Amino acid sequence: MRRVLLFILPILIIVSVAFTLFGFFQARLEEEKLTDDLKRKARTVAESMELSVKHVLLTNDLKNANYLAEKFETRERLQGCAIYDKDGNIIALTKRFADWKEKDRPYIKDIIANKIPRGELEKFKDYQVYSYILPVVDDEGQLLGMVEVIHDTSYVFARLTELWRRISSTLIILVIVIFVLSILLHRQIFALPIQRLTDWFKFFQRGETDEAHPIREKGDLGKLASEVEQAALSLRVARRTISDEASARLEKEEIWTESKLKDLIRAKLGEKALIVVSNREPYMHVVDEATGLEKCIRPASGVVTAIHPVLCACGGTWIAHGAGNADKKFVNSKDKLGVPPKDIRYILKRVWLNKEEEDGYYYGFSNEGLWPLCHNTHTRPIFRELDWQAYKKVNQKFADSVLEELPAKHPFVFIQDYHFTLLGKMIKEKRPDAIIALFWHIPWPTPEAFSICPYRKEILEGILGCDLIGFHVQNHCNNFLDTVNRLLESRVDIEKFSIVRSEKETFVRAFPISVNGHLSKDVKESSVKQEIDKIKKEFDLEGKTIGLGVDRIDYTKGIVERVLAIDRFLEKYPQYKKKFVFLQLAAPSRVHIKRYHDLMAEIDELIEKTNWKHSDSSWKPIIYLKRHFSLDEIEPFYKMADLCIVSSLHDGMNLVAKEYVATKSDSSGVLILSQFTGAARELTEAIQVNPYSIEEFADSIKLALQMPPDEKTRRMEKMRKVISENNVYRWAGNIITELTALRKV
Ligand code: ADQ
Repeated sequence: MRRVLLFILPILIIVSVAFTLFGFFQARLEEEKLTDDLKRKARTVAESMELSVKHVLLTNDLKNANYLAEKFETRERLQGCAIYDKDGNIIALTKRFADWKEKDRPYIKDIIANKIPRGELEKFKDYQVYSYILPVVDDEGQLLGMVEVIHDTSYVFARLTELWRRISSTLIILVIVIFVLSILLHRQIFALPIQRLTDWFKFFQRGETDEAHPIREKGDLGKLASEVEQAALSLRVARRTISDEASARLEKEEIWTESKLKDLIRAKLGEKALIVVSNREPYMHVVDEATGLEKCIRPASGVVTAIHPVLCACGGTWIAHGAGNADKKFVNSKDKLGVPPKDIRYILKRVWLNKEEEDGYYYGFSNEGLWPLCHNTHTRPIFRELDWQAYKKVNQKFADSVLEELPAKHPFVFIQDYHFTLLGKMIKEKRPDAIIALFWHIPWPTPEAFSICPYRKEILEGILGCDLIGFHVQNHCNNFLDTVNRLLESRVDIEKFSIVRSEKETFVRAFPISVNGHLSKDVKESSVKQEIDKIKKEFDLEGKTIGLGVDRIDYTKGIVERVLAIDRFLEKYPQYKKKFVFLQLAAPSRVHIKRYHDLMAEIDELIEKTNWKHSDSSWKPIIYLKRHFSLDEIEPFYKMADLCIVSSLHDGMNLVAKEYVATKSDSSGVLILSQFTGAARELTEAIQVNPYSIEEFADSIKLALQMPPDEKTRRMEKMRKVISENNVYRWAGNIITELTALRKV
């Protein structure tokens, strides 16, 4: 539209200026014509009165003089007449011009002296009038007096105003006609063909049409269309070739890498982009409270950690809640932006939620209801009807947003987590051809535990709208199948591990999530080394054994139990005092929920108490760094830690454990890992603990610190092998392979 305006505006300006100039000359001509007419009329009237006035002046007949002047009273418009004697005194005057006598008009003396008639424009009250004075002489040429005819000129201005009114309304109509015609012509000649070409390009490059381009004309537009067609064809051929090459490479490579995943995606998804939906966004724009400047951060979230490398590998679109307070500033008109900010690899589409929706759906139903329901940590789930309504509304909002993005045929949608249990069903209702997977990042509880949820039936039905449901471990798959079997009328097929309900089959599989191994890249070593030296200096860690905890502050992560275990360890083994320091990195999360708020206060107090109990002059056992850290900031902590503690009371997988192992490229360090994490099934070489058993936990810290270096290396190498083989690319690759196998055509 802006371009059309830029094109029309100069035309409109030229037309308006030309028309105004024309109007101006037209008005000037009209004004001259009317004024001449008026003057002529005044002169004619004065001359027609000359004889009568001469007679009146010769006979000094004042009565007749007044009669002559009064005759004007009945004339239309403001007209009048004055009769003067030879000295210039008024002897008769039309009544309505009574004040005319007071007017000072020096040129009357000139008329008396030269006996030459004269016409002048004069002001009278609020009017402009034209006065014409004719000297009256006797037969010898001696001045007898004068007759003056006065005419109102305001009708000249009324006529001119009317003329301008007509000129301007014609101009307005002309401008509107030119504007509308230009828009229609632009639409017909440019906009519609370009729109047709754009739609065609969109469908052609997605492989949804094989027809030739829709522009048949020859001119410039035709040439453009042909060029676009060539480009689209080349793109399609290139994609097919890449896809074939990718399939060939795929068969050769064994270890999963980013490029192997890319090959798989090209081979399996081809021209179809993957659409991922999650609550948490991978990049958040926030205003830094300290500086007041906007910055872009990666939220502390296991889901983000896992999905980001997958999207980097395959492109596509990630739809998530725009939760950052500066998020709206960085999106285009479709609420989208390319990310990562300096190396764009995929599209992030932000969905906006108002405060009520966020409270009910996110804080309320998801995190006070479903989160404690699925974690075995003895925190009571809270279900409120209002939260449930908000949860349903937000799921529908996300469903609408996903539907807007779906290509015409058989799209792939990959939903993340417990925030979107209803999304699969909602999308399927509108797009039954969509192939949908849901990955459940947290544990799935036993049927007994799940059945306390008042909305259990709707939730299970919503989830079964998906074609594939993934959990981290087999045990969660079993729990899910049991739950559906007990609570919903359906057929559970234990052989195929699937559920059939209303003739729709949903497959359930375990896909253990992992990390990308990116953290252990050697190129970063020198800068990381400098960072480590800086941290050691800042916290006086040189020569001490360093323990590390990295968590979102959540009651499921067992941070309280960890601090209690450190306290007990130092009580039992005081020889480690001043020699051991534990660094706890903790990102506050879900701070608006009371349970989390209370937990933060509890941890603050416990750490304070423990430090007070064991500290000695410059040494304290726990350094608590309560803030969000970027991935690059966490890396040196992982690298320098001799021991990492993951003590979750219940955890779907736990990526911190895997990140720690992936970062230890020198195979140093020991991992203490809760047996209640999904990661404990794979990382069997970690020292596994029951975090509820403080005594055993404290002893395991001692065991880790005393472990011979060879044993540490052996264990770490084994765990690194597990992670390099079962990395996040394998996780995504397996899910995409299963998902594409479900494609019906
Ligand atoms: P979380 O419980 O969020 O997610 P977890 O696996 O513990 O995930 O990973 C947390 C992530 O946040 C890690 O990548 C870690 O580096 C990062 N992080 C932790 N503390 C941080 C801090 N202070 N600053 C910045 N980043 C920090 C859920 C499930 C898990 C499951 C994941 C992935 O609860 O069981 O492993 O999803 O599926």
